[in-house]
Amino acid sequence: MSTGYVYHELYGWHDTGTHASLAPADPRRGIQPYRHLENPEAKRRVHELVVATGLIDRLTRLAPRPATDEEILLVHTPGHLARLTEANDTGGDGGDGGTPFGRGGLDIARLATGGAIRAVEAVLGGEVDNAYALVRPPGHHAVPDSGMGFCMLANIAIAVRAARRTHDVARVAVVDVDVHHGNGTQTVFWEDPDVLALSLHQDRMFPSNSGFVTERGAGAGFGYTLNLPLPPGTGNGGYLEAVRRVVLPALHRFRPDLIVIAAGFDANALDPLGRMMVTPRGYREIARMVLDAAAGLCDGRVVCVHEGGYAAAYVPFCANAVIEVLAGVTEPFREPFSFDTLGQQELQPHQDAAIKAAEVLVGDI
Ligand code: 9RB
Ligand code: ZN
Repeated sequence: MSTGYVYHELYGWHDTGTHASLAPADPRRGIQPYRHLENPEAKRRVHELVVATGLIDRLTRLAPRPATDEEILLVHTPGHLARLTEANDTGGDGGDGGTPFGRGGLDIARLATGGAIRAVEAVLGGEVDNAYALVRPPGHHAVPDSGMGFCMLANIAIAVRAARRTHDVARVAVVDVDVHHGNGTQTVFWEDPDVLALSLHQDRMFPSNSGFVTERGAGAGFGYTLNLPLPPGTGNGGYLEAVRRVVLPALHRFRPDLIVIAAGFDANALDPLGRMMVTPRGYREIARMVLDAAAGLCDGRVVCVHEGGYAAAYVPFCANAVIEVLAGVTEPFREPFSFDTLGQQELQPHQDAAIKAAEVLVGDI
């Protein structure tokens, strides 16, 4: 078993500025400069935990390279790339007014996308069995003509399109477990029956107007977009039931050649941007279930690409648990928190109803 691992120090140099949480610092509005929620800490601490625990010694380090214009244009419009290129010398915004970046931000975004491309390439080329790309900035909200929600480039969508050009992959499943809706991935593959875009998320967290169970793709792609909006407060029980009843059956029907997990960790019990209760134990189980399914479906070809997750003290333990599963570590690292016993961690009736609404659509895949 070998597991690829992508990280680069420059991912921590992507500068989202002095926002207070999400609000641009502005003394006239009483907003004291602080730090943007999407700051380097959570992801840098994931990497440092992976190094500090020695897990790094069981991983195969993969070096990212910058994504080229040609690769970016597989998904994005020339206009979006031109606007990012123009703002690269000064810093600017990805396009929605909520995606700030500093000088050289596009260079770092290219390296994040290139990290996802490298991880996919390594798995499809047989260099490694599976891989984890710990990239920043994230990608799952970026749409073809704009960045959005901290995402400058659609890392996963670009990596999937690039892979389908260079490798013999007919079908790719993207399983998005970030607490926010994977609207960008959904938009890119809306009419594409060869890419299953499956998103589990907190109902209308962000974006506030997408991710409904009724959004199912169009044309030839109808049925190959599947959304499972979950109620706030969903914990390990609800998530594992959702994976068991929706994600796994969808994967078995779709029979992907590659599974990409949009590995966001903002459904964790401490996250400032999510209202869910998933713990490292839950993330470990989710990864275990998807990896076991992948073993039977696509020789275990799973690539995780990091997305959100903002509780800097907690995200490292969540991500570490997933990387351990990929690497086949049998004695898991003991995390210091204890949110497994929170009330209502087990499946609740209203969560069951939400799962049922998506479960009945799996048959159309
Ligand atoms: C906009 C703003 C956001 C943006 C992103 C998230 C979560 C992202 C994530 C939540 C709220 C602001 C469009 C502020 O973690 N994804 O996985 N709100 N964005 N101002 N404006 C104009
Ligand atoms: Zn998120």
